[in-house]
Amino acid sequence: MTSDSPTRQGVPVVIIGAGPAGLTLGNLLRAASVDCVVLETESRAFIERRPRAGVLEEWAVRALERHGLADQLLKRAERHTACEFRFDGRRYRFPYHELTGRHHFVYPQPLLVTDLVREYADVRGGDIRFGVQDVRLHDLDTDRPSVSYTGPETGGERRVLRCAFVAGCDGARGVTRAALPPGRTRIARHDYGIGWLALLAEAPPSSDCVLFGCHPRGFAGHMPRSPEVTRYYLQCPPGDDPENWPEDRVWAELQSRLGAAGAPPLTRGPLVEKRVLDMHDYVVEPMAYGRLYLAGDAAHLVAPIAAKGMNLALHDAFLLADALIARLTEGDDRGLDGYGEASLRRVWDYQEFSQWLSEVYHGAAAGDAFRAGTTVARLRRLFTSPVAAAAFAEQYLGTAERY
Ligand code: RFL
Repeated sequence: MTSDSPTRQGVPVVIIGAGPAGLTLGNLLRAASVDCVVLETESRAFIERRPRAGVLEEWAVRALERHGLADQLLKRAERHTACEFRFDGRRYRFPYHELTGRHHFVYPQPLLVTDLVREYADVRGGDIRFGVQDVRLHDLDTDRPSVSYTGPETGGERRVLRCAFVAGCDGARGVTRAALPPGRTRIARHDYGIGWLALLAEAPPSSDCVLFGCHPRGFAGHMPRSPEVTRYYLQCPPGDDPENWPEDRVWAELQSRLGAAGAPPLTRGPLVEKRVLDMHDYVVEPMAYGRLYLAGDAAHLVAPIAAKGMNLALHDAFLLADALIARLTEGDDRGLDGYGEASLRRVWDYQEFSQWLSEVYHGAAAGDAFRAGTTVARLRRLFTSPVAAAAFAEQYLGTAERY
């Protein structure tokens, strides 16, 4: 066989990308006896170790649980009940569990991905192909689309998968978003003009909760990930070189921005990840073209300001799975027709909250006395107005009843 006569196989759904969105979708389709193939550019070992998110909202965990996907998570995740703001040299604890009865689950993304791959491939017998290359989408505006790729198991030949639907779950740097024709799609973008130095320290957390340091020198964040690992963030100029941040400078800056009366010093440890994120958001509308449906970061990126991205990826996977199952098993198109709109209500709400929170984090360091003043007013309001506190808790925890 030559590359001009590719192997052709058929399957109802091809899922591109094995992140939280693609793997959750794959698991839900398998559970409903809808066949699918997941294509992933990286190796299994790589995706099971790639460090990223850690905070999961309770509704997302309950939804995973309902689908039998949260056994390990429920055993191993930590429950967080509060966060703490530090500003003006003082500590302000925000006890959201006391206010709402709800909490956050802290479970590192690589552990969730490991659980989802195991369940999909090893337990439910799902087809997943790692290390694929040069993924291309074809005939999306017909009822016989296909996806082609090369990879370790194709012997250099281009393999074609015919399908009924393509799910674009390949994250912010994938190929599926580029398959949307420019004239039919709007990509709304927002650039914060701010960088974050994202750090992973092999050090136990320095507090039992997430800490936000809102400091005139810039924002600093402390996010416990496990008893041995802590994520830290430091605001820096966008495009800054991580090499400008040797360990001593990192720890001195973290200590100064997170320092507060009565707070114990930070527990130091080796930094195993150090990269600069340029903080930006985007939203693709509509999230579909022909037989292609985007989900997760492929469709909308939300800067990690409010720890929302993985939660939105899971939300899309639940919506898209229901919609595809209804279409493929009952011929019911309503879920697919309303998919983008249903997803984007939550997406835009989380984007707005992230912008609001960004000003709280970064306003004090804007070099503008007026913004510094309004930032402190926002912070004080959280600790003096029960109504403001309730609104913040609802958005921080993603607990609004309806979107
Ligand atoms: P992912 O996880 O990026 O997965 C996409 C997968 O697609 C693969 N891929 C391809 N596969 C086939 N063909 C191609 N052409 C492909 N191109 C790419 C990739 O290898 C990958 O395996 O997207 P998904 O599933 O949409 O999930 C999104 C989340 O990963 C993301 O939103 C979160 O990590 C964001 N985020 C956080 N979200 C939270 O909800 N809570 C948090 O605490 C949180 N912290 C964070 C974060 C993101 C961070 N970074 C790195 C930007 C902290 C950080 C530092």
